[in-house]
Amino acid sequence: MLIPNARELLSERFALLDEEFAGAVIDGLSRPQKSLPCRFFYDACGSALFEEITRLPEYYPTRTETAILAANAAHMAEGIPDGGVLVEFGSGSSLKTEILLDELPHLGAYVSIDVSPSALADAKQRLAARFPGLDVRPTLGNFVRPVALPAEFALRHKTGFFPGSTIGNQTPVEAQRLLRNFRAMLSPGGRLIIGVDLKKDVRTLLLAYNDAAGVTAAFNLNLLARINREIGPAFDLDAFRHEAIYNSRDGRIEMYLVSRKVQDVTLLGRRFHFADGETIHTENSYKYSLRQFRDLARSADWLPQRVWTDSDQLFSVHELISA
Ligand code: SAH
Ligand code: AVI
Repeated sequence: MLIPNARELLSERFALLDEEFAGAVIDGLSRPQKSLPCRFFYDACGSALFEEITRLPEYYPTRTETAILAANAAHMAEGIPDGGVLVEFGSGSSLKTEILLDELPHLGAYVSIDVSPSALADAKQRLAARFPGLDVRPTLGNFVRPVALPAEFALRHKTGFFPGSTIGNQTPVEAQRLLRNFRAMLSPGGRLIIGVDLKKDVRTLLLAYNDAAGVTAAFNLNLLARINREIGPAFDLDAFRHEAIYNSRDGRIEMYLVSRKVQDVTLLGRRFHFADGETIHTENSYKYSLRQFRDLARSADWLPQRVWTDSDQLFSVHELISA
């Protein structure tokens, strides 16, 4: 919930800033367990750091999902009719999308939805060169809410694509709501191809979120750097460190920024106190069993169809159709 006077705190100097970001930061830092929404990781710097994460040896999800897509793209593309629309949620670099697009020479249009303007622009430029005839519609938006699609697509067959296990960054309740929102956006009918990271040994998980080169740490700390850049210079980045733990009860990686000392941080005229070791919760990354995810999909009125995995059962890609 936004604190009551968060808007008033935005002085004229900040009037042109993204008020949603400032409001969410003030709100999150005002809670007993300080937190920041993970969608704010992705400014231009954060999107570039995420791409670096995807190339790390420890970060198995991207290369594993890419291999699953490459091996099964023709089957995944089967349900997409000529002239149909492919709608990607959290499209980022759209690199995985190219694997599907190679199988879809007669696709009507590709709508890429993301909160990161730089990711949308870079992807559009690359796709225009690689698929010259393709109608690409970059759409800046937050996919937890209904995002308006071009009116001419209202009655066209729409297939959603949601790779990366970005669904894992939502709590199960939020994930259910998100899947319902996607179902509404893809109606009438509708089909969804969705990547979901699987439960596995804790060591593999911890390494993936605590890489030796420190890229995930930089990605996490960029949230504070973004606050300094866009809202006002408040955080000493050296006074916080990255932490990622596995919460086995909830089946999720949790990322935190940990205060290295007792400190006060002043932002938009408000003072936030940090005890030594106090944390800001920045991300959850849920890991599902195949059964758990299929149950979640059913609870959101999707019918699970085929599922593709790698031989080590690290990652899964599910086909869902609208119930
Ligand atoms: N699909 C890509 C990128 C995954 S990273 C892949 O599989 O590699 C997650 C992406 O989702 C980022 O590009 C981020 O900017 C975007 N994102 C995160 N939260 C979002 C939200 N609430 N609405 C729209 N996009 C979001
Ligand atoms: C985008 N999302 C699924 C990534 C994940 O694995 O949860 C984001 C990420 N956070 C740290 N490393 C990667």
